[in-house]
Amino acid sequence: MFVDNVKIYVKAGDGGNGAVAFHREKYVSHGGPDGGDGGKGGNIVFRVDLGTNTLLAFRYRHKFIAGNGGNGKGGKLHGATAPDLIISVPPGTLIKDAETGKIIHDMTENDGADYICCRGGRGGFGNRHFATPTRQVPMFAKNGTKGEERELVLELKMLADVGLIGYPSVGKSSLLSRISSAKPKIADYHFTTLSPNLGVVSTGGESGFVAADIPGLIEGAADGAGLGHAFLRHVDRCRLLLHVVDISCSEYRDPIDDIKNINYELRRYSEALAERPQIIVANKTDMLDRERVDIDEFEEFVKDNGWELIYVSAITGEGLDEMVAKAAEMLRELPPMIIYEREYEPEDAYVGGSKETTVRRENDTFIVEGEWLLNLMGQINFDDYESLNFFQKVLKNSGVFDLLEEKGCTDGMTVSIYDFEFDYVK
Ligand SMILES: Nc1nc2c(ncn2[C@@H]2O[C@H](COP(=O)(O)OP(=O)(O)OP(=O)(O)O)[C@@H](O)[C@H]2O)c(=O)[nH]1
Ligand SMILES: [Mg+2]
Repeated sequence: MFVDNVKIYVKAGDGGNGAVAFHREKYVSHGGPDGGDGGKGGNIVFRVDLGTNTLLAFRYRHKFIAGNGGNGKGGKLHGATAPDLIISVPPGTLIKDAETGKIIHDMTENDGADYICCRGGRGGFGNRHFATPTRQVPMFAKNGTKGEERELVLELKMLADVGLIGYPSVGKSSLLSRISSAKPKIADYHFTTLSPNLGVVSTGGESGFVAADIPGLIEGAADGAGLGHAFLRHVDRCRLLLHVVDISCSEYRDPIDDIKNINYELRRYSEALAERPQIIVANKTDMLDRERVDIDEFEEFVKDNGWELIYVSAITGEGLDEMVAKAAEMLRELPPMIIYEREYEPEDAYVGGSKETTVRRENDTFIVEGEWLLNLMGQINFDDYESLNFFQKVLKNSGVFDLLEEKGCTDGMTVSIYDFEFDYVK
């Protein structure tokens, strides 16, 4: 079974809590604070695995939860860092936010390329970090921040330069098997191909290109007729389409109608795909019957639409070299394969937990706490300017700054939000 669209739940590990502890030793009466820090929670990491081309594994497993960091202990002992949870996906997998449908990342890199999708929470500081000349016995430590959690949709869009499309039984798989080492199933009944096939086409000398054939399309595919048009997502990235027709009309359809119908279905799937350059591949020339098809009319139709036209036979091999050469030539001029950009911004982050915020004053330090903040903090990367900016904005909009002022916080005083401390500036 071919699976190319799944919904999963992922959660990175929470950071461990910092410890409140004091040094104890014989003959040392007032040992200083020595509570260790919490360990970091495990990340959720996606990894490209070139060995797979389906999301089948996710049909049976929907939940991925990374381990939590260990808590800190006395004697400056740090909690253990939890290992990352690695999720392997086929190349070309799009990671989307399930709720908004926004693209988070496109896994198009090479084998083994990693993408950290959800960061584990940071460990909280133990109390030894909070000792100051005026606060020699800090009775508090910080909790670790929460690991990010979210629901994702994984969608596979295969990585192919060239896509073979057309009605069932026109010979798409036969052609792919002739020009590449792919071994797709070929038979004289409709919908022989039930899932996309990929093949590497060598063009001699150059690096070659990747071609994909998909199940046959029919009229009404966009409404679900035949196998529907969902498989078009696998030629969505293709830079060039080989639009295959049966020029022998062995099934008594008119190739001109076929081309019009398929292009209509392409347009209903996506305007961009319908605008993609096409080569019309007139297959089965070995059985060409000029009584059945008006070749002049056909050629005029193709020419009027500005498409390239190549006659081939997957059986005799006629025209195949020319087809591959033409495709390679066009690919040299065409823009690179589509790689989807990130649409998901920090402000789209899901922040769970109670919205209540509390501010507690200890000398000139204001400690801000709240379940939602603990969740949010795990998602902020304090080394990243944009992330930091976003954090500032949230603090302002959620009324945290107002609350601080209410409690008497003025310029130069310290604000402490879990593992983040800064000087207050109005
Ligand atoms: N005579 C002749 N028969 C061909 C040629 N190309 C394909 N066929 C035959 O046409 C039938 C369908 O071929 P496939 O390659 O399975 O067609 P397809 O377009 O992949 O069909 P679906 O996967 O069902 O969409 C098979 O019986 C092939 O042997 C050709 O050039 N000449
Ligand atoms: Mg096929």
